[in-house]
Amino acid sequence: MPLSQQHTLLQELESIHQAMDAPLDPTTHDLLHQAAQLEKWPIAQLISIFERNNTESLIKRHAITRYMDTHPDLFGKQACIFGVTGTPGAGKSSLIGELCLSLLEQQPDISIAVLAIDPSSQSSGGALLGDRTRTQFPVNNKQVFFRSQASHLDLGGMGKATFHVMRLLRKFFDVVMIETVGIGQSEIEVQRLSDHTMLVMQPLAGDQVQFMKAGIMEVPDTFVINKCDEDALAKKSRHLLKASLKLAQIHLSGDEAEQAIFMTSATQRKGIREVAEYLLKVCSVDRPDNFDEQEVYFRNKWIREAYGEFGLGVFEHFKDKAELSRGTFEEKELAYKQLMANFLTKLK
Ligand SMILES: Nc1nc2c(ncn2[C@@H]2O[C@H](COP(=O)(O)OP(=O)(O)OP(=O)(O)O)[C@@H](O)[C@H]2O)c(=O)[nH]1
Ligand SMILES: [Mg+2]
Repeated sequence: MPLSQQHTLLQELESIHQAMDAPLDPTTHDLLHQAAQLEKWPIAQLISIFERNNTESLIKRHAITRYMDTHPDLFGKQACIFGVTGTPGAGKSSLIGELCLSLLEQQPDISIAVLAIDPSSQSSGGALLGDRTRTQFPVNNKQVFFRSQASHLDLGGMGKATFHVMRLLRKFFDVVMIETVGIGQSEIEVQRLSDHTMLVMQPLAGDQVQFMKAGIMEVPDTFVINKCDEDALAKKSRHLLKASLKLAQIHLSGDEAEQAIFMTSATQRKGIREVAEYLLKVCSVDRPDNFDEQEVYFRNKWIREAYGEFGLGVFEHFKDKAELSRGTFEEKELAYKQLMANFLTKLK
C-alpha cells in the first residue's frame, strides 16, 4: 500500500477511535434493557450487530460491551456453555429441543439460548430455528431462544461471528448451547467456546471406530448415542463405544466414565432426563472463566486471517504494549490495526 494510503488509513482508524468514546445511543440502550428481560426481538437485533463485520458494528459492539460491563446488576450472568457436535443427522437438534424441555421441567426459572451453526444456510442468517428442532415450545416462552447462524459468515464453520455472539448471549442466559456439525475445524472451535462439549452419535457402526482412531475429534466431555430407540440397541451401542474408546486409547476413568456416556432417543424421549440432570450438575459446579483464553484464540485467528503469519509475528513483537491488552475486544482490535498501520508506514 502506498504511503499516502497508509496515512489515510491511520486517519480513518483515529476517527474510529474517537467515535468509540461516544456513549451508547438511546435505541441500542433500549434494546439492551429489553434484551435483559429476554425479549426475543431485541436479542435478535443485538445478535445481528454482533455478527456484522463492519466499522459501524465494531463501534456499537464496543459501546454495548462497555455498557454491559458497567451494569453487572442487569448483565451479570455468565452462562454455562455447552457445545453440541456430531455427525450430520445424528439428532443434535432434536436432542437439544428435548433437553431444553427437560431442563425447564427440572429448573422452571432457567433461561436457555440455542445457537445453531447452519452449514446449509445461504441466507444472511437470522432465521429462528425453533421449527427445525421439531420440538414444540409454548409460544411466547421467553426462557428459550433459538437462533441459527449461517456458517459462511466465517470460513471453517465458526469463528469470529460465533465468538462475538457468544460474548453477548452468555450475559443474558443461564445456559447457551451451540450446535455444530462435527466436521473439520468447527468441532475444535466449539470446544474453545464451550465449558462442556457433547458428541452426539448414531448407534455405532464399525466405521465409527476408525473415526475415533484417526483422532479427528478431540475428546469431548460427554458422549451421547442418540437414536437408541430400543433398549437392546442402547446396550449394544454402549458396549461398542466403550470398546472403540479403548481401541483408540481414550481413557475415561472411574465414575466419570460411567457418567460421560449417555444413550438417548430424542423421538421416544428416552434418557433425556439423565442428560439434562447431568448438564445441570455441570452448571452448578464452579467453572473457570476461560473467556480470556477464548479471546486470545479468536484474536490470533483474526490477526492471521487479516495479516497472515507476518501479522502474528508483528503482534508477538509488540505484545507488551498496554493498549493491546486493555479494554474491550474492539479496542484491542483497533489498537492492533493502528499499530500495524504505523509499523508499515515506518517500514517504508
Ligand atoms: N429413530 C430416531 N430418529 C431420530 C432420533 N432423533 C432424531 N431423529 C431423526 O433424525 C433426523 C435428523 O434429526 P436432527 O435432529 O435434525 O439431526 P441433526 O443432527 O440436528 O441434523 P443436522 O443439523 O442436519 O446435522 C430427523 O428425521 C429426526 O426425526 C431418535 O432418537 N430416534
Ligand atoms: Mg441440526
